[in-house]
Amino acid sequence: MTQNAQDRSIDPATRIMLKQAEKEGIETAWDRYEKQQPQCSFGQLGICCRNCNMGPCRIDPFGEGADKGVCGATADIIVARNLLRTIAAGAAAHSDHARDAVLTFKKMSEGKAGSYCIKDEAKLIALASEYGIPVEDRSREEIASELARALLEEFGKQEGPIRFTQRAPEARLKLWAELGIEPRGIDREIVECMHRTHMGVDNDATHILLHGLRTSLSDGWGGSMIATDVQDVLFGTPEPKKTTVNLGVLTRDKVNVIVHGHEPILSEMIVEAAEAPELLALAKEKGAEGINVAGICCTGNETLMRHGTPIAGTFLQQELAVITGAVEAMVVDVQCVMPALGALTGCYHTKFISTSPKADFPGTVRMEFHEENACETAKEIVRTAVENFPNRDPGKVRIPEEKQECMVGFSVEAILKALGGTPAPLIDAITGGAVKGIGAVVGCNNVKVKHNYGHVNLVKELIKNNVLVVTTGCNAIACAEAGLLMPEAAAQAGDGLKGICEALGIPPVLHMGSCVDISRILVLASAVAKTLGVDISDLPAAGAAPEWMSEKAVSIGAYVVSSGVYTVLGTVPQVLGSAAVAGLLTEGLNGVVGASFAVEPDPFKAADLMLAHIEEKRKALGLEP
Ligand code: BF8
Ligand code: SF4
Repeated sequence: MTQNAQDRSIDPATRIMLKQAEKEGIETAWDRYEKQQPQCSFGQLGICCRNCNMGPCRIDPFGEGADKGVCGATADIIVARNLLRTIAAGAAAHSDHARDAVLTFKKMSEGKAGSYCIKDEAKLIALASEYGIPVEDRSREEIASELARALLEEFGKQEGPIRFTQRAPEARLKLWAELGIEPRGIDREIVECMHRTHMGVDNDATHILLHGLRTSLSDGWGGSMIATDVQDVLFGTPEPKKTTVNLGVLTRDKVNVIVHGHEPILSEMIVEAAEAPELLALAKEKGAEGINVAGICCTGNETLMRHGTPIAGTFLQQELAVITGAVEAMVVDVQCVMPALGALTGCYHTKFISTSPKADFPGTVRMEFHEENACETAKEIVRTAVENFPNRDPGKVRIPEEKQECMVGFSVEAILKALGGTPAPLIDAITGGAVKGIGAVVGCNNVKVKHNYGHVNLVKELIKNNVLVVTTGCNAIACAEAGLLMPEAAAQAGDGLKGICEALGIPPVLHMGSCVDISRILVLASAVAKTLGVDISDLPAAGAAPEWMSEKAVSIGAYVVSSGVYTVLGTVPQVLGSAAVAGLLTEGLNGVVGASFAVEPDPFKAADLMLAHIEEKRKALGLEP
């Protein structure tokens, strides 16, 4: 049965645009999802293998047909191997993003990266000190150059753990060492995933999964953390600011440029280029009032956090933005960009501009982006958008009015500043019981869940029960769209949390950034645990990804759990074909890393699970319920 807009999203702007799509006969991800029904059960259970050409093999889940692949691989082996490859892909995506940020940083230090510069000197010095790099009597560029080399070495390091793992509490470090899962070089762990999953290598599900944890840690405490910190040095560490979100940020009278993807290296320059006087003059000449840059997905989160650039939507709103008929250019780099945008932009005047040397899509205009001439390329991209403005068909323009104000920019530094310089007031609030604990809610949209339903309802339940929520990625955008990122949203929180938010002037849901910025959450959790003198797994804290879809989310889930945080998934991972693997993930890991996964599609029940976990941890710490 075909779903209507009401069934597909809780967000009014999204519903309006879904109706518009239907009216215009335009297909979206939701329609394609329906055409995929029924989805392959072998795939859903994770019991098909294509790892060699004796296959593809599949295991009969009912125990009647084949119980092994041609090579003898059982369901347990196949599910574990598939999961390991998924983690490898997710860790690779975050870490390759980090690599590019470090390479830009390195070129900048050598004076070869055009107009990129150091925006946060204090963070540069702090990072250099962490790496034992001398800073006295040296230029910023000299320090940056040595730091860039040290960071690059983290990718290929053959032995010993990567540096940022030292940020974890001692007990956690000791546990990782005992388990043999301290992450070595990021590239090394990912390559080893591919090696182990080749036909005839690692064929013990537990052994395979332990390497999955190790690889994910090289993402969380490596690739993602490096990306966050280097980007802060280059583009500035986010501070609280207000801006607006949702499709209503697109404007009728201005040139609309959407930046979509993940890497701020490009979007930072586009934001700057959109303010160039010659381009603003050109926009006027073409009949526009100005140039409006808006984000989608995490590149949007990056510019939102640092510049307050508005966001037009979450992952599932990318097609809808084009359907407004008001987007002059959809500029993309890497990750979470639907190839469907090619055919879709072809139905409108929108230019679909791909910029990464690594990523192209059908129907794009290629405008490859390199640091040396970043500023010029950004201007060329914006010029292309401006020149496209007269091609906009006013008859096709349908921009929903809905947009929502939000407060964003809560880096760890900003949170500590809001708390008066130390985590002590937050810890007092937690130990005193005004705040019951911390909920980290993150991740994507997924057509399998009504758009934003899981995100918004879970977060509302948590704050209602005095759990302070930290958020990143598409969850953060969903919360912003629902008004939960405003200090006024404290009215929806329980009395204790409400009091704290009002005293500090902060929202009950803190936007900490893009998905690589989940590393900020790790650093915050670590700081709280260290102050309390406990491990992360002892904290009254829980994580959730209510609508996750991407391989990156699997790597994130794995490193968050490996770091000691119980995590509830809202969509079912493709592992149920192996009771052993599913059992390990949901139970067994408790005895290994002191945390595990749960799967609960109902956001209200997911909140109950998180609240019960937080209660349990409070009790163990001897805190009032
Ligand atoms: O890295 S939350 S849909 S945009 S993968 Fe993608 Fe998922 Fe959104 Fe950010 Ni993260
Ligand atoms: Fe089949 Fe084994 Fe080859 Fe996988 S590795 S395709 S299970 S024979």
